[in-house]
Amino acid sequence: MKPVVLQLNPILIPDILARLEAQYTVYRYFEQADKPAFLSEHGASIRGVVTGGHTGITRELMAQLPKLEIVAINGVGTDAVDLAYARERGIQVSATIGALTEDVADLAIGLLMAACRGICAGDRFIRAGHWSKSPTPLAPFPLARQFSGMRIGIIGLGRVGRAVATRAAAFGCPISYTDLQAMDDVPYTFVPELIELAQQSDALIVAAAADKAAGIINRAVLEALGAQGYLINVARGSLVNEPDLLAALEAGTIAGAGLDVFADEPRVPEALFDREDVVLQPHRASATVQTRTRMGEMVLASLADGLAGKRPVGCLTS
Ligand code: 8YV
Repeated sequence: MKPVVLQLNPILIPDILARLEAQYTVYRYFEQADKPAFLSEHGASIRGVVTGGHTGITRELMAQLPKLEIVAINGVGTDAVDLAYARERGIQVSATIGALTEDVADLAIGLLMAACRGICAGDRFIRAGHWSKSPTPLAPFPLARQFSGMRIGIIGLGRVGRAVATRAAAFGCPISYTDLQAMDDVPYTFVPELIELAQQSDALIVAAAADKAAGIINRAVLEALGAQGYLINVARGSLVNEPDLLAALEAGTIAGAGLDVFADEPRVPEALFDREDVVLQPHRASATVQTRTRMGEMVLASLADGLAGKRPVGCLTS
């Protein structure tokens, strides 16, 4: 009999999905209309879970899966999994560490460029027919903020933060960062206090793990970033105090933002919808065919290892 796996998130690479379904009996939890009934019928048979970084798995759900051996996260965020509880139960939890670094860093730079150069606003300007109607071809559209040479402040110099730094440095941007401690293997400036980093930066790029840092980007940090400053978030929405961000945009306390993640996805504050100074993405920094294929391969390998009693690559619990 094939081992039973519970899938908590869609998998968008057909080949990965086909291989998952060939090797396991797969139940799609997100398609179950009556979840309690499903769990009482199948919960005791489930040995593996595949989930997304943002979705994770609640302690309550794990508690209803008594035979659970492995949670394979199709992502790198661990903030939505109770790792201590998983350890207590001897459940292995793995993540696709290293697989999505380049894509997330690419999107961070893309969002910053799009925000400060008004790329999406320019696109909308043409599509709305405004350019062809304006008597002087460029006069009605405001000048943009130069990207090259911007002082970049990175919050969290992990894999993604470092990949952002490499890219921004290639554009002549001086790089500073904050993290729990200074790192001696990078040429960037360590700034221990987030407020100081904000004061010294033209753009803050949030690339930190969200486990213990909810709401660190608040009103005071946004004020320190200032009226010429941009905020980019490719980590987790919970790191930013969203009402403070909305108020700062509204008041012109900062110049703009580029956001791939939100506090309550997929609900995005409607106050952002009409703002030309904000660029929005539906949490898709790792969503390329190449990266999702690599992530899917790692998930399949983790499941196979975990169910064979081996320690999966990218294991976070042992
Ligand atoms: C993914 C993420 O979009 O890695 C993470 O933690 O949030 C994202 O990169 C998500 O895990 C897709 O399943």
